[in-house]
Amino acid sequence: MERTLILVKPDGVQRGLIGDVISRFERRGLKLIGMKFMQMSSSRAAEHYAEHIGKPFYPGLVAYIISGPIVAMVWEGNDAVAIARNTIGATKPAESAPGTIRGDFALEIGRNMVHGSDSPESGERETAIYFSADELVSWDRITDTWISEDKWE
Ligand code: DAT
Ligand code: MG
Repeated sequence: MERTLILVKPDGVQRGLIGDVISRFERRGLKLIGMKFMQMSSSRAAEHYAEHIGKPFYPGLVAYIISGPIVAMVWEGNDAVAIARNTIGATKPAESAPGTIRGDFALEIGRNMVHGSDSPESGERETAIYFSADELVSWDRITDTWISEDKWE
């Protein structure tokens, strides 16, 4: 089953929008399998954003992501990565469609509220940055058969 690592970034926590973010993924049908409230260290930020090291926006990105607490979550489902990216919206809020998280809550790229993995491989890599295997919960949800055809026996 595909997994995606989602962060409610410090602006989302400070603005009291954790519940709105969680609610959107829940209502979409993805299944929560791990969650932590934490503050990111600069070394974890460097691991998470390794692909952006050296870019002009990198120092500001790290300063922002370590500036206050975040919520880290792992959500599971068929096509979880693409589904979550669609729910989050485009990286630049000026291009994010209304109805997406960034399209409804964000104005600027440097305060875009939420992170979501960009590929199934990133989903696995990023999950391992925040969670050990025993912190992820495999569980049967009472609504599974109404959300995924896979669950019909
Ligand atoms: P995404 O978060 O949509 O996966 P990304 O991986 O390209 O986007 O970049 C990670 C974060 O870095 C992004 O959410 C905001 C910031 N960022 C990206 N490009 C930027 C830019 N040109 N100027 C400022 N911040 C940028
Ligand atoms: Mg990215």
